[in-house]
Amino acid sequence: MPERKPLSFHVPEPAVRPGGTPDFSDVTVPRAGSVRRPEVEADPESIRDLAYSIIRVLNRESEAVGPWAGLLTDDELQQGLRDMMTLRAFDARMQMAQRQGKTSFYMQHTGEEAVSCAFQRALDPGDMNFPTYRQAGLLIASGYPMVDMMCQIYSNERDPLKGRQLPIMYSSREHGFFSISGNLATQFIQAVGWAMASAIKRDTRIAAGWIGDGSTAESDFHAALVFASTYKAPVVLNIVNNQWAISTFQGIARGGSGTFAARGHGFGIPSLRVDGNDYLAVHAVAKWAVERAHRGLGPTLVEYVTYRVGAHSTSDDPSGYRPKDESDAWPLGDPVIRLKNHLIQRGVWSEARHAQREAEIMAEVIAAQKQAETHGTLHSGPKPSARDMFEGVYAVMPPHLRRQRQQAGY
Ligand SMILES: Cc1ncc(C[n+]2csc(CCOP(=O)(O)OP(=O)(O)O)c2C)c(N)n1
Ligand SMILES: [Mg+2]
Repeated sequence: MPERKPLSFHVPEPAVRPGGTPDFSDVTVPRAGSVRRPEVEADPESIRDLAYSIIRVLNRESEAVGPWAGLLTDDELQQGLRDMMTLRAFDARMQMAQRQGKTSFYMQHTGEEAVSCAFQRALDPGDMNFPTYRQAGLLIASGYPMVDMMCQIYSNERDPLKGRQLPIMYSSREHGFFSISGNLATQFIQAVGWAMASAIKRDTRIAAGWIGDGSTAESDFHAALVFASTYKAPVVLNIVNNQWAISTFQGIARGGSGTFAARGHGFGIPSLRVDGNDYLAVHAVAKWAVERAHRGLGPTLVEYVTYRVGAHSTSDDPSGYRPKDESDAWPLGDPVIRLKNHLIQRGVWSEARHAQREAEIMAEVIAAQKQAETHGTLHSGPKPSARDMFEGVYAVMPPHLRRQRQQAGY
């Protein structure tokens, strides 16, 4: 028997721990405009490099440059800014409401607003998202009423889901927002299945699946890629790499893969990486992927490189696992400020108009909140009737539920 050394295995370590100096030296940021824009028909083999770069449009001078620029009008850019600012104001009020005991739980989007807000504007009406809890921007950008979101957060009598879901697990078929699945990564297999069903029915609607960096470690992620690639499903598969999965840094789920986007290569899926804090880049890449799906060219995997500025949720305290000032060191900046500066650079916006818009949006959010609170909050006011729990699950109510409903007096 040859002499063998005892075996060991490798546990990836984050670059820095609390108390240390933030370090993003492993995030290589290419110059804005430097990454090419292939035709949507491109052979996946010929664009493998796009999974290792970062597509960016806004440069340091806040100009939109390169082959991915030029898709949006000034009005559309202003609307995009409004969507992101609305999401940020909404987050601020709901975070505070949780601290005031008006809801049990909330999850913020701070720093990631561009991803969901810009993506939604790339879809056609009728296309269906399978989101996680960190894409409320899809709903904001598609015009879902904030009051309805708040009533669900408050679990009050107007909760559209009547207490059947967590406060922030919204659902709206009309707004292309599939009921959020609490079991992460299932969104990917659901989106692929829905997209295949759409193709089987000879429909024209595509699906978009959503997953976080950490959740790509789930087997559902890999199973979804098998089905998507084999059957060339009309689906856009979105990985939001916000660097953290609660307290676990992205290096654990990424493992030996250079990037999350590169995971698509083994499946022959075109895979792109984009600056998730650049509204124009997110929108342009989303348009490219959505176009491929609508044209029957198959799936696209997109990794949005971004940073989760806030805590994972109201139940989390990030000071236990990362330096307090880590978000200040994030090299891709803040999506709201970057789009604001771009509009100023274009001469169609100003600091004064921005401050005024911020105040208007906050007033709208507070007005929606007041209206939602007239229907109750977690610990006060009217609740959904217990009768509702028997409804809306089965097309035809089974006998045992009918009996239980009678026993409950309804
Ligand atoms: C299948 C499954 N496992 C574990 C959880 C518990 N959980 C909720 S959020 C979360 C972290 C997810 O991180 P990531 O996928 O990076 O998404 P992010 O919160 O950063 O957007 C975990 C482990 C879950 N909801 N579903
Ligand atoms: Mg994450």
